[in-house]
Amino acid sequence: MSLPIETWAQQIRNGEIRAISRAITAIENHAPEAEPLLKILFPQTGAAYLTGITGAPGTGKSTLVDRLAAHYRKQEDRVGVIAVDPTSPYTGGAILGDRIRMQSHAGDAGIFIRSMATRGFLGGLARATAEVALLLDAAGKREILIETVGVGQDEIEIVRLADCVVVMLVPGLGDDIQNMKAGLMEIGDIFVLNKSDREGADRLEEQLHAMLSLAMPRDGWHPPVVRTVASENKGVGTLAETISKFRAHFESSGERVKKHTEHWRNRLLELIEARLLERVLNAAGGEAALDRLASDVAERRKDPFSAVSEILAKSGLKT
Ligand SMILES: Nc1nc2c(ncn2[C@@H]2O[C@H](COP(=O)(O)OP(=O)(O)OP(=O)(O)O)[C@@H](O)[C@H]2O)c(=O)[nH]1
Ligand SMILES: [Mg+2]
Repeated sequence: MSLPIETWAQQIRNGEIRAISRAITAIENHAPEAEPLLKILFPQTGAAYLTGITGAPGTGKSTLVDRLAAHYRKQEDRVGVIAVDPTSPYTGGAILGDRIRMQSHAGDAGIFIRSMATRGFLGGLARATAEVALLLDAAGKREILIETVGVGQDEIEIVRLADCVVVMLVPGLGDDIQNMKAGLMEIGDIFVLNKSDREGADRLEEQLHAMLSLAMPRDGWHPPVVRTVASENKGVGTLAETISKFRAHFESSGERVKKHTEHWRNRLLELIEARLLERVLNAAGGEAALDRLASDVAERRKDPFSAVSEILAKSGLKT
């Protein structure tokens, strides 16, 4: 049943949905075939543009992503959507929540939607999301939209993968901008004021402008505010234009290459860490040996430094 990896990779390049889904599952599970697959596909990546959409729960992220995806599809761009859903305790829940809302695209092979839950991931959610984005890139998706709730450090890390970060706000949500996560305000390249059909939109926009006027522009870019009513498809075209302006700015300032280099620097460190750890632990007798040593240290039979030296010595590394 197992397909030669080159055939699988070719199916992914052709954009075959089942092959892509299987690969995502392999990435999520940290399965041994994920790495060789991404290795083969890597030369075909680098052309996609990643847009991260983040904001408090219920701000209308999925609705907006859905509309934006439809907008890009009209221009014949192939679209990938990764919805990271932290509220679901397990994968099944995540698939339900967002799949149902985004079903308007069911049957359009040019758009691929996948939900991922945040719990139970091996090796970190940010890693998995980054790898899924790479995969969709190799599968020919030119616009990749990543939806994530802007709550914790994890989500901020995920959204930082994106070339452009869109932060969504809505009026009447405990309203004061001061309540916004400071981290979220800092990472926004574009601010979307959604549900602008609601009361309080003007006040929120004023507050937002006041706050943004205090911030230093990054490489000459002043984060603009775009008003939308996602549920009525209003402002979506303007948002797409603003994203594309940001893209042009970001590329000409050389900032994009810088950001990608920084991203890969971190990824390389993670990969080195993971491989070294695996090698060292295996040589030292695996988790069982680690447990034994941990209990030795806890019960003061050994100091932690000698324990580490012992482990490293077994893998041939001197300390
Ligand atoms: N009035 C109004 N309602 C909207 C607008 N955009 C979205 N909604 C509604 O807001 C609710 C939440 O929208 P979602 O798109 O699911 O929000 P979300 O941010 O993806 O939510 P989570 O993923 O659960 O954090 C839905 O009932 C939408 O129909 C808008 O512009 N105006
Ligand atoms: Mg959502």
